[in-house]
Amino acid sequence: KKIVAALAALAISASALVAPASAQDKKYTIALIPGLTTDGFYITMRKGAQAAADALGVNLVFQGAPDFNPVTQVPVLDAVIAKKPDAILIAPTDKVQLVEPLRKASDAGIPVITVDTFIGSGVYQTGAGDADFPLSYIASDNILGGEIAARALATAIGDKGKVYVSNVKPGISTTDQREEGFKKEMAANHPGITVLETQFNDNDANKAASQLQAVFARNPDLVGVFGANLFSALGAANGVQQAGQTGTVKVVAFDAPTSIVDNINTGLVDVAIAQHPAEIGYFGVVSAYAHLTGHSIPVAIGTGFTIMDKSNIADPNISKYLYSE
Ligand code: T6T
Repeated sequence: KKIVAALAALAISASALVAPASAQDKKYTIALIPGLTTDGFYITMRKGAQAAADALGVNLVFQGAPDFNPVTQVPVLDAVIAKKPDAILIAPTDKVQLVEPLRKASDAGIPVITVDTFIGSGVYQTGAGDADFPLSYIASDNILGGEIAARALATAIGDKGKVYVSNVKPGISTTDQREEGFKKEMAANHPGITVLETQFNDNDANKAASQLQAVFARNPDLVGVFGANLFSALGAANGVQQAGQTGTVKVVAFDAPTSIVDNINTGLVDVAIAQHPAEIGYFGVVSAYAHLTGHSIPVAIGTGFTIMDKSNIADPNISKYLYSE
């Protein structure tokens, strides 16, 4: 009898040690909606997200639009919401236009975390404003990134002359902040530099290239350009090359597609500021999982940069931050 009782007690205590079957067996589905699907930045983010999903036994769904545009992103978001994932990670393509579409997810009980870009002010869970409902914002510090770009360009041009920002379009939190940081740093610390009017290219590298040539035609004393994201930077660099101004008009690039290596080595691009998109994706999935399993999560997570130039681009500890394709 005693043995039976002892065995029964053991069985009870052993079963108390393991989590209830339902919680343990639950396989969560987390959706990642990028700004656009055909961009090395988001392709790399997806890899980081997948690594975390594999480690945690989560099902990751990657669904996005082929261009960076709320008009094409919102239908993708609606389709994802209809499938009722356990959480949504999204890079909203507009600070304002994604607020109501994302509120639908939140109202349906689907936790929302924004990655790379934000909605509203980007400060969440404060009870202020109408766009503070996402649980967390995981991204680079884009104002700082703009300041770094300004300092790099200032150094490249000997702290004087005319430059401009090649940017995507107003309303995107990341690229707005990069331009803001760039202009703030130039105004505060580089009085010899004139920042010309920003050129918006709609994330079209060809447009960015023709804009470079048009700005150069109007300002033959142009000495530099800051490409505020991957397509703006590649386009501006192509424009410089087509204008025969390699090395004369300096280029500082945000983002680091693999093609940037050649551009750095030939002197077409002076500095590239690589973000860490895999880190953003990894911590996106980890944060969503932590929330789903009852843990509190930080309302913001800042990820890093790696500054690439001719002196370090061959170093594997640097080149590992180049984006995948
Ligand atoms: O620069 C990244 C991203 O951070 C930005 O929000 C949109 O453009 C990229 O995806 C690069 O193309």
